[in-house]
Amino acid sequence: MTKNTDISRRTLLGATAALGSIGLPALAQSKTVLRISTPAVPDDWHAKMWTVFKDALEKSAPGEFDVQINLNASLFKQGTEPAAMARGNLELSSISAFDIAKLVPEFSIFTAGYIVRDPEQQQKIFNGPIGAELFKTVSEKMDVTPLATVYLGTRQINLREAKAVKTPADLKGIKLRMPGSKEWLFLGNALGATATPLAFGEVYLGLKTGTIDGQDNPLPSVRAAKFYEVTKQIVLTSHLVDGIFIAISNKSFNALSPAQKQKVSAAAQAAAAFNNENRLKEEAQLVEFFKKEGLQVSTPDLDAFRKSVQATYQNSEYAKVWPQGLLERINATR
Ligand code: KDO
Repeated sequence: MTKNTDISRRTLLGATAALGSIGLPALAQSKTVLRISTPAVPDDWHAKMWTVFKDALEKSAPGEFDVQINLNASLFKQGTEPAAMARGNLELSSISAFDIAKLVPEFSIFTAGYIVRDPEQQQKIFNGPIGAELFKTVSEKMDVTPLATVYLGTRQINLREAKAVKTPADLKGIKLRMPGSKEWLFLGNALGATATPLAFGEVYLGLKTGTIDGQDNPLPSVRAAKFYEVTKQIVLTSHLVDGIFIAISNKSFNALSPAQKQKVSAAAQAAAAFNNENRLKEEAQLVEFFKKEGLQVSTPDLDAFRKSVQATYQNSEYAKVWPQGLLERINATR
């Protein structure tokens, strides 16, 4: 027997003894698996925030959870996460107001353009009584519990070819990519464009090849997904102060102990805070970055956009199900 083999053998024996003494198989079994699925790209703050979530949980509940982060919609397709969570096939995701509005129609108020004023107001709305009431309904109707509100950014229009855009009329005929649901398409059409559904992961190629003329997303997402490489203009319509919600399947959440629930909620809050801080900071610097990259950055007639988009929503089926007084309560939140 060579010396090396001897060492390996001793190491193996030692390791086996150690495993036996701490009962690793039992420990491994008792870990609660938390699978996360998101369409976010790795370089985006709302992808990186999941590592903050994982680290926070490892610190507050060492060895209790096995957090598995799946980016780029590699586990579930964009928009299918809420149904997967309700079925218990997925533990966590970040879901949009548009996902929620499908099952909680009153939530469509947050899919409407020019309702929420700024990120600060957004946090106050969802961390205050309006959020508490609506999240209760979300949990009852969707079987998922929102844990934290993530500022995704303020959505802007990003065009493949530069164009003078002052009012919604100037977007006529523009094939504007939107995520694939009728609530998203309604927003794209309300902006004056011809909304075209496409998953986030296909947008870069769509812009490159010209199957779409533009897309709308917050500036940090335009940077992280590199859409600026295949577009020539950003029109600062600021049409939606967008939020996503870290949500957990009720099946998974209800299986946790009260202490674990508290730790998972706190980890989600820490993740959102990390995203929000970094995203806001980056968003404020990106106009300069895009200009340096050679893009035109223009500001349209915001009053014209606001009036037109707000009127389109007010006259739509969506506004009919907004609870009486909710818009006023949102406006009064400061
Ligand atoms: C998008 O597809 O445009 C969107 O911004 C919609 C959001 O709700 C969210 O799904 C986001 O993509 C992804 O997380 C990728 O950034």
